[in-house]
Amino acid sequence: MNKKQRDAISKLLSYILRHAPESIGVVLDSDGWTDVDGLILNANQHGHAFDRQTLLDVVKTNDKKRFTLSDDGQRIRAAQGHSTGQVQVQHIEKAPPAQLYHGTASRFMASIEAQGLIPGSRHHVHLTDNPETALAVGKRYGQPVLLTVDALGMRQAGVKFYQADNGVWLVESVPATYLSSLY
Ligand code: HQG
Repeated sequence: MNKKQRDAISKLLSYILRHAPESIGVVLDSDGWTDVDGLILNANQHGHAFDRQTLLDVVKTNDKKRFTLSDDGQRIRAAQGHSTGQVQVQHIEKAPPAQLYHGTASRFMASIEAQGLIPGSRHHVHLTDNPETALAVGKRYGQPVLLTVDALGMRQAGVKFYQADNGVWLVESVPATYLSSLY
């Protein structure tokens, strides 16, 4: 299987496990997990032909570790990024580094300066400890802007931070006072 085929399955899995499990008749538990065999069966029945080995390959080689397998390998979930109401993942609360980053597009900046960062359709605002990653995320939406987040200040103000299975930092929102724009 080549990278293009793996990327297509990764996109499909993201769609199913984060946003629309009902699109192939799959049910997620409140922590986002579903049975691997059931997922494959339902995907196959909906015209997406792949087997268990292919799915394991996609999980293993995924650039952002988007999917997590349970320790026994029987269940799978998206590490973060959910919008489906079926799921409310109990992410691990953790103290973040003093500074985190968020990449966005210049066209969103007026609104972000007014409102701070809000989750949009997802359940959290996504932050990273890696400025390059943030910049790449911002580029998806247009002219990128790299924002730094005063995570230490937020923590000291009592805000809870969570870390997803794949290391992405999650927070409910970021008030504009904790943001500064690098360029
Ligand atoms: C912006 C990727 C206007 C926000 C990445 C972003 C991430 C506002 C967009 C994950 C705003 C939401 C998530 C406000 C925030 N006014 N715009 N007040 N507050 N925004 O895609 O963070 O490849 O839902 O800056 O690695 O871009 O999918 O969030 O531009 O972890 O695995 O609203 O997606 O991972 O967009 O990306 P998104 P995101 P994957």
